[in-house]
Amino acid sequence: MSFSTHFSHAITRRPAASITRGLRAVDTGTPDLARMQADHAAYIATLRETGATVVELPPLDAFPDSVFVEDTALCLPQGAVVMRPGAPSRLGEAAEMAPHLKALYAEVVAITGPDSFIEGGDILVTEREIFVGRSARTNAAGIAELTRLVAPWGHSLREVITPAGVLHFKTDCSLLDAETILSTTRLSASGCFDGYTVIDIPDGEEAAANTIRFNDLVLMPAGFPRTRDALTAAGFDVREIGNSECAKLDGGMSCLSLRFTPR
Ligand code: CIR
Repeated sequence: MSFSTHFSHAITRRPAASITRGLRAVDTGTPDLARMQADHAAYIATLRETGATVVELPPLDAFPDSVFVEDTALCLPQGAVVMRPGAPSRLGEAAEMAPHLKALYAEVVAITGPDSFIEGGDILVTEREIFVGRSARTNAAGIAELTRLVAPWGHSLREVITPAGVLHFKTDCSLLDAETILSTTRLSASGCFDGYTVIDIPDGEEAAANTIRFNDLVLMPAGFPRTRDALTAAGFDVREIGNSECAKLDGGMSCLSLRFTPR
């Protein structure tokens, strides 16, 4: 079973009322909490449909972006690494996540360097390597520290560049199976996925690039029919989840969970 696509567990956190103050690159309107809660519930139900155990953490009003749990940790089969988010308002979210990881993992380590910044959204784990995109949130010191932490677990990192103006590396790509990556053409044009099978996002549907392969399903944001049809034609079992409110905060399918199988 592929450790990069098949998982026994996920951790999620319910959106807080403070989500209306969440970070965003461009203001396209205030997120509607009730609608986000309904979409979040559908997301969790879909993860559970695969048989996984889904931990639902309570809202954290002090951290408006805390629904986006992916940025707080990197979960690997051998252990978890607590991140150091590069957004100052999100730094404290990592410490809030650590005890929940310690409850499930024997080994939990952390990025601690005062100059090290790294967010989970910039990390794409495939069966053979770990891509880390340098971005406005993830810097060289953070990547160097992560490289040292995961080396004893047998993992090597490959540093890549998150396209300018894109929040996270995974805003623009997703792993679909051990050999297949869904990517925007602005990202795949860099050649970073040479050696993989790449499914290109149709022009104009770039916001559909952030999906997740979770056990036998692919969860994607609703409203991108050409991407949905391309994934279905490629043989994936696709579920569309409403993402209109998270999208106002530059968030998507991967941001909403940590996915892992603890040893
Ligand atoms: C932020 O700017 O940090 C949040 N509004 C969105 C985080 C999305 N997370 C992700 O892509 N992993």
